[in-house]
Amino acid sequence: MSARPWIGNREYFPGISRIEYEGPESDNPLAFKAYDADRVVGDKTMRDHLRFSICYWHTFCADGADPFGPGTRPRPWSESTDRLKAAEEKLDAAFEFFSKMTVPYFCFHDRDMAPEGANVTESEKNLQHLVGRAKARQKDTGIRLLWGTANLFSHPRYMNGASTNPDFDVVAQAGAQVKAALEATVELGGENFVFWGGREGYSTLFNTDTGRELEHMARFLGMARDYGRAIGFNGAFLIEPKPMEPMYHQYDVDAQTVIGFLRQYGLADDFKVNVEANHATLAGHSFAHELRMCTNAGMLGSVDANRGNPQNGWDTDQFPADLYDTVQAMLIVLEDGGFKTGGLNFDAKVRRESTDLEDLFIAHIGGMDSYARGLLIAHEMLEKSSLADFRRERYASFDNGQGQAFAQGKLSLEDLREHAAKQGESQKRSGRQEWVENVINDFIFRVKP
Ligand code: XLS
Ligand code: NI
Ligand code: NI
Repeated sequence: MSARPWIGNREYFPGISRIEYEGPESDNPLAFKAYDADRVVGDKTMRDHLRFSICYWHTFCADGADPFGPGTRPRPWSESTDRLKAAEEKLDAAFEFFSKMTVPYFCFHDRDMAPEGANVTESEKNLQHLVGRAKARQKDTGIRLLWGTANLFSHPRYMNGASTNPDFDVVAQAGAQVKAALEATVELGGENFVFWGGREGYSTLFNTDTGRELEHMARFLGMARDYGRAIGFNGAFLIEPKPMEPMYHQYDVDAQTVIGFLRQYGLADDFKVNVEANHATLAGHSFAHELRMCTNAGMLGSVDANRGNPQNGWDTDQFPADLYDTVQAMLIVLEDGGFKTGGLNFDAKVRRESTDLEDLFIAHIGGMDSYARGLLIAHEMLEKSSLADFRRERYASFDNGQGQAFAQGKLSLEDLREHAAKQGESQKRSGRQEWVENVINDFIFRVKP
């Protein structure tokens, strides 16, 4: 690792050095209060539990523009009019930021890192050029790639979908892009490859053959899997559910929809789910619900860690700051045995009104501290609270006797009738929700970083 926390000739975030852990009493906005990377919690360090990742797109490509007005944030790395040079500078700025934030991982879309060329070959060349430089930066800094992905939604050609486009020529363009993005991911040692089906959906059923589109999507994903495996990608393929936005309806509505789809098309051995907190709420679920549906199915791949805004329901991609959410998420992740190939990727952006470069640091520090606290509290709850016992107890009637026979598929509907007639009315047993909620708060109050 290089001694200097920045790369190349220019420092893009002067005056800010590596962010350090200073503990819960610190008032320094540029220090961690809870995230202490080397601290061991249970069987591993915080760093290894949380596997934080910073995304390229919100932090280095976006400038705060919205449909009503232009960007508000300076991006000193995007000043060159030479697109390749600007991409090189953006890469240097990104790796300086990753290093100063001390995260182990980053994530990117092909088009975040390298500009699209005039044709397929030129786009491939641009990407290869930047990937070569990224590889060198990874070597200098020790930062690894959590996942790569292809941006199959920004270019106007994808307005009617990528793999689900009604025009085969567009599907082929999407294939070319995924092929190159997979190669880039393998080259950079990526541990996952993500598909977020941003335009895989429809605006009206009247012009859409949904049956055909779903078949095409499955076919396309199978081809990506086969090619990835052939070139040595042995990480996980991930689908990131989202019910809408940009389309009126997207096929990958939520975790259960995606899991059903993957099983239907024989993709469940290679694909898992990338759960994004804000997409869960768009689908009318809680973040914890989506995580639990994945762990139930053995399909939790990774997490896009952000949060939505309860008032308007958009994909606002705010940084995660809600402790109740992070505690619940970490409970589910820990109960599942922790992340395997996945991690916590901040698919989150600072507000348009947050215009200082320093705000980028403060936002990530807050997200990391929120999850570090969530980890500590969840770990303590699993060790010391009786919540898990209580939940197990509620199902004790299935652990032996007739209940067990039912669970093992040994009873018929007639048997249920016999049991009911013999036993008579069942006894009421409280679900004790208020007690459960109090216990969670008790632990939130109790645990100090
Ligand atoms: C958009 C998605 C996107 C994916 C990667 O809503 O969250 O950023 O994570 O394509
Ligand atoms: Ni996302
Ligand atoms: Ni999103």
